Amino acid sequence: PETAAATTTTTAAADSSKYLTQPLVRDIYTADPSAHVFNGKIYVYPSHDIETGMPENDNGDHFAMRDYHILSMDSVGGKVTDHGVALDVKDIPWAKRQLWAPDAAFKNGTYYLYFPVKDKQDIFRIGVATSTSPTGPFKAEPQPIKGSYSIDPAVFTDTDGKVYMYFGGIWGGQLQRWRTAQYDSTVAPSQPAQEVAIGPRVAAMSADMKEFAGPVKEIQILGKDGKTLLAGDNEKRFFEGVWMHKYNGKYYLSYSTGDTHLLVYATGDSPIGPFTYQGVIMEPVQGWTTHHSIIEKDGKWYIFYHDTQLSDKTWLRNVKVTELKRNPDGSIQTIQPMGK
Ligand code: FUB
Repeated sequence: PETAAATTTTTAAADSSKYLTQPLVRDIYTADPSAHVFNGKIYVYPSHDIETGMPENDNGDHFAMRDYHILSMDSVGGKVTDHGVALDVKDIPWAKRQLWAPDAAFKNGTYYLYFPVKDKQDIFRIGVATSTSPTGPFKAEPQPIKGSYSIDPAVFTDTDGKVYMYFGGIWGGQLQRWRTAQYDSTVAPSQPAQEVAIGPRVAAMSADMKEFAGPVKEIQILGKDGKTLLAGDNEKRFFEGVWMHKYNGKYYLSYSTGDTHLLVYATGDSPIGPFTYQGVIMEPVQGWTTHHSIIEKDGKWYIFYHDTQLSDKTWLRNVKVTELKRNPDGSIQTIQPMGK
C-alpha cells in the first residue's frame, strides 16, 4: 500500500520514544525534504516515496517515485498541510522514471521546482517546472536543463542575488559516469580508495532560472590538513544530497556521506568553494539514506531530514524536523537522531 496505514501506525506508536522527533505527515511516505521560507511560511519540497515492488539494488531502482506533494506549515511544530500532487512524471515530456529529491526557488513572482528524473535513455537529468504558487501545480519545461546530469539539485540564492544550483550523487545517482562531458555507463560505482573523491557540482543559474548561465564546475572539498578528500575517506567525502546555506558571511556546504550514513558539512569563503571539511551534523538515522535541508525561521535554525520510522523500509521514508544548534564560533552541534 502507498499509505502508512494501520499496520505501521501501531509499530510507530509503540516505538516513537526512541526517535528524537516525529514524522511531519503520516498518511503518505515522504523523503529528501528541501525546506524554504517563502512569504513568512515554511514550504517543504520532498520526494514522495511509494511501494512499487521494484527489487532493491545499488542503482536505487526501488526508489521508483512518480509524483511530488508539497507540504507547508506556518511554523515548526504547527499544523502541516499536504497540498496534493504538484507534478506528476506523466506530465514531464522527456522523463521516464524515478522522480528523486527535488528543490525549489522563488524569483520575480514565479516559483521554480527543480527535479532529477531518468530520461528515456535511463540517464538522470535535472528538469525545471514553474508555477505562480509555491504549492503548484507546476508545469514542466519540455526539455531538461541543458548540460544537467545526475541527481539532488539544491538551489541557493546568495545575499547578492546570484543563484547557484548544486547537484550530484554517486553510485545510483550516476555522478561517477560523468568524468568527462560524455556519459559513460561502464564506470564502476565505487572509486579506488586512493583517488581524489568525486565532488558535487555547481553552476550559476541564468536570469530566467531555467538554464545554467555558465559551465558546470566540480567542487573541491579539503580536509583540515588542506589536502583534497580521497574516495577512501568514506566518513567525510561527498556522496549525495548537497545543501548550501550562509551563516555570518560563511558558506556552509552540507551533504550525505552515503554508505557511512552521516550528514556532514564543510565551510568556505565563496559559494563555489573550495570548502574545508568541518564535522558531522547528524549521526545515522534509521534507514540507509540520509538527506537534509537547513533553513532559518524567526531567528532559529532548523534541519529537515528523513528516516524510516513509519515503515522500517529503506524506500518508504518520512520527513522530520529538529532545531540546528551552533557553537559561538559558528560550528554546528552534532545531532543524535535516535536519541542518546
Ligand atoms: O530519494 C531518492 C534518493 O535517495 C535521493 O535522491 C537521495 O538523496 C537519497 O535520499
